[in-house]
Amino acid sequence: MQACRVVVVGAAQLGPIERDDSRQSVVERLVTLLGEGVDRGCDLVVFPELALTTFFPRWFADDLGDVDHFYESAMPGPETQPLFDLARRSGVGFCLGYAELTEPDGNGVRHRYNTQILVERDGSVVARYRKVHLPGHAGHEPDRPFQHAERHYFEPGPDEFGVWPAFGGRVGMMICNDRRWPESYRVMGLQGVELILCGYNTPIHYVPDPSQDILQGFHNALVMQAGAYQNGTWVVGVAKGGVEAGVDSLSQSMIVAPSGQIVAQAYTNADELVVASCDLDWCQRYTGTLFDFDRYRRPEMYTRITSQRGVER
Ligand code: CDT
Repeated sequence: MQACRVVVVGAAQLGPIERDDSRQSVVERLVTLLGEGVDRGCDLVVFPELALTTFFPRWFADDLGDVDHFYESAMPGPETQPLFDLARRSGVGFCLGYAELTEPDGNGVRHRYNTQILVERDGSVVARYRKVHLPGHAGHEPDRPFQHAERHYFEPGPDEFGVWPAFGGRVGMMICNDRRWPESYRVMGLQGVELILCGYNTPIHYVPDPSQDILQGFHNALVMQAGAYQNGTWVVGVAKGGVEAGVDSLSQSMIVAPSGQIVAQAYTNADELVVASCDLDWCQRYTGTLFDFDRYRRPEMYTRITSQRGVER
């Protein structure tokens, strides 16, 4: 008989990080949360999107070269090394979102991505994911109360959603806006994902349509609960929330079971570790029954999904 595959996961929600907060002070907060994860028996601690800095796409810098200090050009680097050291010493893994500035490619170009890595309990990087769905805008929109210029600061991730063997199961990653798109979950579902890790920074005020502001918490839960249930997978959503540089962002980090039920949720807008025991074998109750893809899916009926981008009327 297969051993029970329970992964104890900590969703390490962060409160605000201000523009001038040093990398060292932020990493100290992460180390504190990772240490709490160790004390509470976690196998894996999940940090938010862009967990090392303020959410800098809310400002517009014409020259990207002026904002290199928001990006990591090495991972681990000298400032993030303590996280890796604690992981290795304590046997706890982590997932970390950050802004990545690559080494020059063959054409001498350095690329900028909104990136998340998965680090195993021995401190080794087992996977890297670069955000596929970049929301917001590319040009400066001075009439907005704040910018959401992710399409200026980052290139879209060049790789398909992946799933990796890790933590005794099959682990996938996505970042913030990816969680609103059913395709993100399904591409991982088709690779047998059992645990999806997702960091987010979600401003409560949605500038293009403020009627959605009051629904931010509802939509956050809606998409992650639906994605978990429809693909029979655990989903861990982790916020950087609270009022950061005057912009209020959603907290409500949560751990969702393959049933679609929220089994743990943050109750503050600050640094907070939310822990749940995730039984990866529970996925099979859904992927082996109602959502037995091999038995019930009709991919020949879904060809528009990959052949067409926008709406055709
Ligand atoms: N960081 C991120 O992807 N945030 C988006 C905000 C969308 S509004 C431009 C989100 O989907 O939560």
